[in-house]
Amino acid sequence: MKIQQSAISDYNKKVVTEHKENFDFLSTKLTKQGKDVDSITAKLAEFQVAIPSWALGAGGTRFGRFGFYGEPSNLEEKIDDVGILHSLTQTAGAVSLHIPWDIPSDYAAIKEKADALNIKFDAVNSNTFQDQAGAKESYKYGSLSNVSKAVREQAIQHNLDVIKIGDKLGSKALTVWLADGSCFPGQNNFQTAFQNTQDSLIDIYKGLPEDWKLLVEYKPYEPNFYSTVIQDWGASLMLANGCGDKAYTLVDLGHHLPNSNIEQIVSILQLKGKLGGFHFNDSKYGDDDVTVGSIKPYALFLIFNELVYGMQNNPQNPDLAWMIDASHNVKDPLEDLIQSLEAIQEAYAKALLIDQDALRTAQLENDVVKCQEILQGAYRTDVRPLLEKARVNAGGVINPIGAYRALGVREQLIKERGRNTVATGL
Ligand SMILES: [Mn+2]
Repeated sequence: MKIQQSAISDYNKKVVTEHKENFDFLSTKLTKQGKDVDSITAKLAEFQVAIPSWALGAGGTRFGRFGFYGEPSNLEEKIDDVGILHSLTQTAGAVSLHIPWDIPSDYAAIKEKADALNIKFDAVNSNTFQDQAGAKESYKYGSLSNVSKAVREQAIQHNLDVIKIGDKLGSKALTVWLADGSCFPGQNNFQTAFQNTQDSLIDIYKGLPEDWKLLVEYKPYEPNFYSTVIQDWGASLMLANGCGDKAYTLVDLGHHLPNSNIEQIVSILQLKGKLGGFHFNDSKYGDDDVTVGSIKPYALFLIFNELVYGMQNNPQNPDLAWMIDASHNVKDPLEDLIQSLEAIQEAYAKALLIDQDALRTAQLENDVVKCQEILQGAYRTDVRPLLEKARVNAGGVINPIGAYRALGVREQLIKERGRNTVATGL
């Protein structure tokens, strides 16, 4: 299914009057405050977030999976779904593939399909957290950190194969997330596991094309519950530094212990030029992978404040690979992704409203109350009309969830694909 431009403009016609009233009101107010509304909407339109190929079907949990009707059952259909998201939101112009769940059978055809929908291939993700059918070695006791050289070599080779697949599609980064660690004290030697991981990552790093990045993701626990080899940003940064200039830390919002100051982590990594990628989701307890902004939207805003500061002040840090890393069981996956994209754009727009000069002055004067007023003044602004404007300018819809439902997208997908299709993934 492909959404026609005429369907988008027909839908927009129905809601444009209300949008215009809201936008004019906000635009007048912001202009009086000295904000450049056109430049903010242009920045919003530029901001593209990759959709992970595993989030287009219903997510699984450790206890079961409840399917969603009309799921994409192959990579072609997954790209179609990203195309639907992108034509509505104009924000989802990239897909991040997971290998081996989404190995293309025909590279030229997949590239052509993605090109036609304006979808780029962002970072590719390797998988050494599951045993693959026919694999000689098992990852039960770790992959890149395993005490067995044969297992490590198999895991290294898998990552090199993933780079080759990504290279054929135009990807420019490999994301490595390891499940490696231990469930019980004494199970492994921390130093040996870390050193093995470093050596394995260096072998993978040597296989990177010149213009590629290696993104090292961290996570404090789960699936291993006593220790993980790359538990936090410090471990990730050490490993990235041990590899070289093209290796970076990747921050995933859900991969922190409760109440971690993620905005501070993001800020310091950018100062050091070592923040390479960012995975969006939200959580209350751990790696809950729920919809971005559904639980802690203010925390997301504070993170975006640092990201915006970094993008404006840290030329030593490269452009980031942005991706949604969420997948849940109870919503239509496409509606869930639309909500996530909206929450990301909203936090970004609010961060763009922060008066950085005034904040700096207040900080220099140690005016703590003023600092908070500046941040919260931006946060309390209802920026949704700016998002609508950015989408309309780019050819998208004013209200993506409204349009998705009004156009009967899911009903159409069920008609085309049937009710019992299952997407690859967890
Ligand atoms: Mn992640």
